[in-house]
Amino acid sequence: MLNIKRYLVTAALPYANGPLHIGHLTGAYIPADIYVRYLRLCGEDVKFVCGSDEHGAAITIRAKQEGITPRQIIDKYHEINRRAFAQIGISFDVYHRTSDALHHKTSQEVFKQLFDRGVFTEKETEQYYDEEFKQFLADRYITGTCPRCGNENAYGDQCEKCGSSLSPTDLINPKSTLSGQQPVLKPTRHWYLPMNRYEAWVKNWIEDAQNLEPWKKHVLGQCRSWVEQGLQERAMTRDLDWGVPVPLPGAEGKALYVWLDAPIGYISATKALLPNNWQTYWQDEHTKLVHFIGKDNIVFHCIIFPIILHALGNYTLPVNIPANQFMNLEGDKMSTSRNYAVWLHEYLTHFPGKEDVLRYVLTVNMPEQKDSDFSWADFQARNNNELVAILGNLVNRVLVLMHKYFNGKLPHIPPAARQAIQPQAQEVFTALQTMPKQLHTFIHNYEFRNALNAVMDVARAGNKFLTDTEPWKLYKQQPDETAAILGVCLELVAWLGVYLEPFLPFTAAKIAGFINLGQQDKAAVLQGTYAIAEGTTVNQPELLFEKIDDTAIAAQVQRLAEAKAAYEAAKNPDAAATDATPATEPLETPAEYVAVKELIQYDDFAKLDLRIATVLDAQKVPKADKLLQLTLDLGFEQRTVVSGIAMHYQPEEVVGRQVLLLANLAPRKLRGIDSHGMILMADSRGKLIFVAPDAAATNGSVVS
Ligand code: B3M
Ligand code: ZN
Repeated sequence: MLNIKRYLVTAALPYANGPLHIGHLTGAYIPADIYVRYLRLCGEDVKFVCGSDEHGAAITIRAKQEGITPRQIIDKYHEINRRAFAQIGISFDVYHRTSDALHHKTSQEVFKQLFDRGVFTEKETEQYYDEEFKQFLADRYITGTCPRCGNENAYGDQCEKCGSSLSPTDLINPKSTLSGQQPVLKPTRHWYLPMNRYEAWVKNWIEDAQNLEPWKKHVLGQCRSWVEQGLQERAMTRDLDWGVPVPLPGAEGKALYVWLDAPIGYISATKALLPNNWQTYWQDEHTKLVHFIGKDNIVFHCIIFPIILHALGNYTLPVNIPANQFMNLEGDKMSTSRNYAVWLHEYLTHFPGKEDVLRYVLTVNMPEQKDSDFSWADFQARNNNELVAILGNLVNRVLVLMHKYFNGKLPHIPPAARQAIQPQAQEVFTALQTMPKQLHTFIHNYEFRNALNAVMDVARAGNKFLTDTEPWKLYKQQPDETAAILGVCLELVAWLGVYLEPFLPFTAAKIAGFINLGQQDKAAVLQGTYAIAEGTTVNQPELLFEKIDDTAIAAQVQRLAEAKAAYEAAKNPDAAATDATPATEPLETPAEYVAVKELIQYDDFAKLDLRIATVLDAQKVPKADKLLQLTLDLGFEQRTVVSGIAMHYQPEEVVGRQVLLLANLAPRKLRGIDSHGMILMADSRGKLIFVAPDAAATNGSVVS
């Protein structure tokens, strides 16, 4: 692979079973986006593909938890994630989904091709079966005690406590997550990928790949250790009714294993993007394929998928798989099941307009070689001390001085004035000359932290130059030198407007706009030939970044503490109430009051998901006296709720109010309208009155 003509870049397909958090972003999506944006900047032919992973137990289990169908789950989270990615500026060329017919067809074709080539072995084995639910129990449908560490909640495919990879029959005291019962063993037939047969090939391929481009140490280390342990055959099908049906006669009720179909999703996404030209990106030796993933996906991308591509025969293999390690949060592991994370959609509502601040912090702390940590204090410090104080301050000072002294238009600079400032300007020019080469090397080594720092060093050089030359002291006596200094600064700002684009695309666009940098100017910057022209006008600056104060940070820290406490309380409901006298009978209620219902346990209450929402729109429901159709803003989404309050409130009295919403009530159709939840009202002797927060609360706030 000496002659690269094009790039195909993939980022792991996130499961559409929940929202994205910053660990996902810094793990795969931000690095992939920086890489792709940089390649585009250099004029390379590059396609960036991704999409939702919509199959597997991750989806069906979540659907069961929420009491809705898998289809509803994937539709909901596909949309939430697609939108959140777009808002944070992840510039996919296509964001596809594995429930799409094109993907089903593509992955069935791949399966069929492998089958026809005799790649699979077919075997009948005994697998666990839930007699009550009449279902085989794949992977996460089965829990039990880990034989290695004794964790009682290990899954059928993995123990999350000790990290061991397991099969369901390894578990001690296996239990079905569907019925809670002990499952029975029953024979079933499946198709296996005999990875052992490909062991020698994989081993050579991995070692040879290092000559093209060395892989990260931890990636290579994991791969070698897998191969050394000896590769086992692995079932490529499951007994499941959710997934891509196995395209063989007599295989009813069987679906492709999600880790077979998901990576094929990269191919289907490319087909969706380039229906007539996708082969060029998958079947041409001059394409450089790079997979960006988190470290938990290494074996699938470095061993299993390459074996499949190799077995297909005419496919391009990845050149690199620059997996990242994990990011912790305030020193603790991020966890979706414990709700301990910074959720992207929440960040976007709490910090509107600060997309680049998050991109910046997730880049400078990226877990490239080892696990890293995100803390809100660091987030604040990076924003205030780096983005505001270094980058924002530089751009702002230059533009303000341009307006103050020259009405925003760069005057003629006599050669003598240029000469006079040359010694001090030299450092700036050197920084501008060396940065692009460094940047290129860092990006192609997947060292994105260093890459961003190299660009920030240009801003640092600019600040130093201003501090050294002090044009504000010079202007009265030496207006020509002042103009020459600002000219140098404007050139530097132009470079920032171009080279920051892969990292901080929103900021780069603003900077380019401030100084009216056109396409030709950008091209000149990239060629290293840009020189600011006399007469160039610059616009009034707006602040690129603003300080983030302690209150905003404290609120986020508090949210995390609450999430932890809520998880602990739900896990151990009795602990919180140990000194309360356990009451068994509800108290007597006087006759004019509605009797208090029978006692429930905290667990029952914890099932209710109560949220604050704002009414965006209210309409009378035709031919229904009592009903209003409301559109609610929950911060992370908008939804429709039909509420029986039309006799008590007019639509216009309701719009703009904050209300309390039971957000996880199963949807109901009322007069043909799907209602997603219920607004809680006080029934005050027959008059319905809203229950609202005491002060404006963020939409989507949890009430508990
Ligand atoms: N959805 C697993 C994950 O989200 C999986 C990645 C698929 S990449 C082809 O970790
Ligand atoms: Zn274990």
